[in-house]
Amino acid sequence: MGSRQTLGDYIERYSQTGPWALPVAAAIDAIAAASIDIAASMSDGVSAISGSSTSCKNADGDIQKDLDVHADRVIRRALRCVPVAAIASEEERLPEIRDASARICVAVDPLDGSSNIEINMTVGTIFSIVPTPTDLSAAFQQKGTAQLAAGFVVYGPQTSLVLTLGDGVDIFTLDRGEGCFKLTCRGVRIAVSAPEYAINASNRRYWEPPVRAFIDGCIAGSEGAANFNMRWIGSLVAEAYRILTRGGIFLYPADARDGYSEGRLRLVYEAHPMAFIVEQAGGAATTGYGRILDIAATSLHQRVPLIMGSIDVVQRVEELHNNPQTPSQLTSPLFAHRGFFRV
Ligand code: AFP
Repeated sequence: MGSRQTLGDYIERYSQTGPWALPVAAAIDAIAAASIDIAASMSDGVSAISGSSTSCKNADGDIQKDLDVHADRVIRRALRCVPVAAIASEEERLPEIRDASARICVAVDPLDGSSNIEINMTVGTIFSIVPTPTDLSAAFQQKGTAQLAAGFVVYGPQTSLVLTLGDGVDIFTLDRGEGCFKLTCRGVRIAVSAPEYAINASNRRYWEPPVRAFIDGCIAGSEGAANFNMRWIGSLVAEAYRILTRGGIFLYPADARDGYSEGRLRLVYEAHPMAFIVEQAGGAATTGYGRILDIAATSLHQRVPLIMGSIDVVQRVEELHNNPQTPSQLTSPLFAHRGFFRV
């Protein structure tokens, strides 16, 4: 990747642009360095921590993989040399308070998709950087629009870092030979519509009617002008990277299972950063009823329904949520021709 701009040069330039820019740049640099360490831990498939589980559970009751705990520790250690007021993580019940006078706070999902590790599938690290509020205890109760930066690292065939600083989305790919990330895609734009959806279809009987109507329409061929394709990887970062690359829609909606009334994904360190990135790339991110970035958390690990991707497709799903159709209307010829592709 020879002469490409490095992430280090990129954030060095950004760091001169304002009072928060310096600590934001330092945090991104630290997380990027941590991700190179995490990628190495994972690719060393024979190591003791590759796929094994601890006997512990995280704040949400998920069994912690050794790599979950390892990734969390590596990121916290990397952030030690960065002025951060507080760190929140999926792996710890409460935020870790550091330098209360620091300008930024960081929320991370150290290893998203970790149930995929033992099947050698893509996983990732997700992060969100917010300004430190006057009341530090409310650091992670801000709206998603407060974010200063957000990103995720995909540990796949390539290790790639997706980043927004609030002015578009850029992608960096790890140059293993040089041990640094290099800019490989500037100004990512999500296609306004694309016939590909991602949802865990095994939960159909638990979905609310609007979601069932949309997915059934995709399967029946009555949604949109093109035949839909389906993907489900079970790893949010991989689904997000695909949507950035070729459009489509991802849905983890609320459903009727115990504990899933607000879906599965967490607002602060999964949905907020993903929504920021998707919107900055020209897409949309909603609960079905409202914009993800307009929501402020009331508890650190709260869940939220997440529907994100190509703006025309997401708006179609919102239309179904906000203008519920009766079962007969859903199957009427009129409705069947109301696709969302611009023809
Ligand atoms: P894990 O981190 O427990 O593997 O969960 C991954 C995840 O939060 C998200 O990355 C996936 O999109 C989603 O869960 C998959 O959930 P299901 O296993 O219910 O399909």
